[in-house]
Amino acid sequence: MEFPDVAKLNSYYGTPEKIAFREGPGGFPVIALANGSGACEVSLYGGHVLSYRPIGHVPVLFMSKSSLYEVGKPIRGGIPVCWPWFGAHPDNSALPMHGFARVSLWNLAGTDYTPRSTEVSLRLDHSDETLALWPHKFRLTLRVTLEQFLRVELTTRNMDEEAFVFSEALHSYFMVRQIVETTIRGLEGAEYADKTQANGRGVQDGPIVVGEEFDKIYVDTDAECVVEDAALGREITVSKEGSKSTVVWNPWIEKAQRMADFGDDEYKRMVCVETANAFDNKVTLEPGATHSMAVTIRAALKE
Ligand code: TA6
Repeated sequence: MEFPDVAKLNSYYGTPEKIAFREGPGGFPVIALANGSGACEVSLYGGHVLSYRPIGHVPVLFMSKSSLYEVGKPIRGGIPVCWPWFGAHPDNSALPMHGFARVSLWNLAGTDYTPRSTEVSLRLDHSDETLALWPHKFRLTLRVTLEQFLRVELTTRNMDEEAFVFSEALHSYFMVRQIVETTIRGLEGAEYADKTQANGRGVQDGPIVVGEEFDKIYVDTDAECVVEDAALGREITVSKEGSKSTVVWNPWIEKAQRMADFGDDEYKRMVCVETANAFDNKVTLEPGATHSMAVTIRAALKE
């Protein structure tokens, strides 16, 4: 995998105090966005939002201190792009978990800024490599907008002659001070498939407080979620567009110990609230059509 020259990217697109390119861990080219509201960074490898920090806040997104930065491996934290399938490939478990977008090198499609907003767009097109994994022609665009919130939009265009079906997630990892003092609201009454119970179905009874391995895909919901981090005194609001599924995940103790790219005690400081279209909510896209899914993340300190 050959990375573009960050010095050249800076000469073409760099804008003082707004847009800069650097070589990140693993040599991955990273785009740093900044403005009066905060800062975020996006890796061209994976089309992966690595960090988001509003002014006056500790980081909003969790990144494992044990994350790998190796071609072919996913980055553990931030907002992985799961596409064109969520979870294991339905027919061939040898294919990459959560699809190939998060282990592909994306191209820079453009940058933009206004006094209030700084934005970057990345693009992933079908190639011989992707067609070998998934026999459909596509264009995937990721648009990351930094304002007084962080908005991440994933747009799929069907560039083929036949319709195709895909599933997807913006697999957001949120940093919390203490998971057992964190409450996730918004999914009360939503139906879910529980991956810890062989995808057994249930209905969410009340707000979520994680106290064991937690891995539920909530379906047919467009609900806004709030991660209430009582220990830190912060609320993270996760609102979405074009998404009918929300996934909530914490590996807890045993799974954390089994994950080589995740610290044994890091489960205490994170929770995933993922903006998705998965399970019952897969998307069928006709030739030439597009489908967009977006998440908007806002952090607010509680008085
Ligand atoms: O979104 C939850 C989940 O599907 C969990 O089952 C767990 O596998 C997690 O994603 C992380 O998957 P990864 O392939 O990144 O280790």
